[in-house]
Amino acid sequence: MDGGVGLSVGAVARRLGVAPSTLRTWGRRYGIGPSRHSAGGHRRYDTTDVARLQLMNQLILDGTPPEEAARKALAAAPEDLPAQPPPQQPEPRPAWGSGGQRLAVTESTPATRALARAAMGMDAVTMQRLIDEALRRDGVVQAWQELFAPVLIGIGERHAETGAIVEIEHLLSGTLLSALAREVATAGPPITARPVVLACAAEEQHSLPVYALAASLAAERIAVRVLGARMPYEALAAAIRHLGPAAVFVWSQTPDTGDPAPLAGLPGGRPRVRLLAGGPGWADDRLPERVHRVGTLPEAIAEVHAAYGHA
Ligand code: B12
Repeated sequence: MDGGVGLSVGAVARRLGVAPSTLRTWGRRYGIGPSRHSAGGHRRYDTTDVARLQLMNQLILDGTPPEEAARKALAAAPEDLPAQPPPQQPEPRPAWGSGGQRLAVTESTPATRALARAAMGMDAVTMQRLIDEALRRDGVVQAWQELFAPVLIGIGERHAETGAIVEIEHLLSGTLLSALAREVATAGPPITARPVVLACAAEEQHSLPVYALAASLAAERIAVRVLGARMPYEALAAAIRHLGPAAVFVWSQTPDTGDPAPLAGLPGGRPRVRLLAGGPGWADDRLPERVHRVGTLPEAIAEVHAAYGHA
């Protein structure tokens, strides 16, 4: 790694087991990040950068608040940093695409390659077919985790590096959103009386994970009310008072929408409503105590089950 080109944000994220967006947030918020850029201006992490991030991640996993973990990791002497594996050649990343545009997907499988290729070619018919087949074959949770999310994350990384492919991002997210919304609309009649309310934080436009969770719950015949993108907190409070939900899920994708203070002002409900926060945007160190933080789609589903008192 040293003396070479350094690791990309995606490669470091894989090594640490965190999202690339988390690494970017840490860089912006706590000043811990790559110390160099490639010739093309992309962020590159050297051995010491990775070791500091690894220490920070370990401290967070041990319960240290992120800000303090970053401070300690930045102040640590080189000999106190975790040892790194010997230098490697940059990891080869498979790429697919057409017309000179190529997309690398972190978790490469024949299915992600096929969807990435169709997305990069703006081939809406094939995209729709692959999305529908995955939903039928694997169900929402597996299709989201193993196919849709990796391709979306690959598109996000490509966009972050080049500023391009916004048109691809819009077409793919639009196609996915309609497929997931259809899953919600066509699920059988719900078996729960109290619904789950799902919404994006105020001004948050990234609504796909909200639909992924809604479709997963609807498939289990759990009643859902999807309030979608950019939900003002007063309106969310009104919905909670109106519906008396068993759980409320709020998604923040970016730090701009991740101020958790308004969550504390949401009605507690009677019987009590379980409040779930998902997405990399939330300032974790300031989440109100009553909020249950969920890091993955299966975790969010498990928290909803807990809200209904299921084991
Ligand atoms: C699709 C997309 C859009 C679409 C959204 C359409 C829609 N209806 O949702 C559109 C085009 C609207 C959009 C707009 C913008 N976007 Co955008 N977008 C994305 C993209 C490609 C996917 C978003 C998504 O669904 N993510 C969810 C999953 C797939 O990704 P993830 O959060 O990283 O997943 C991790 C965890 O959250 C968890 N997880 C995954 N799925 C689930 C599900 C549940 C229920 C749970 C609990 C957890 C979980 O597991 C993953 C690994 O840890 C991301 C790339 C990315 N990595 O997210 C960029 C991305 C989020 N966007 C980005 C940006 C900058 C923007 C814009 C500001 C662009 C602009 N200049 O206008 C606007 C923001 C508008 C706003 N204020 O909200 C940046 C954010 C950078 C940052 N951290 O601040 C990203 C990361 C791309 C990048 N350039 O790096 N975007």
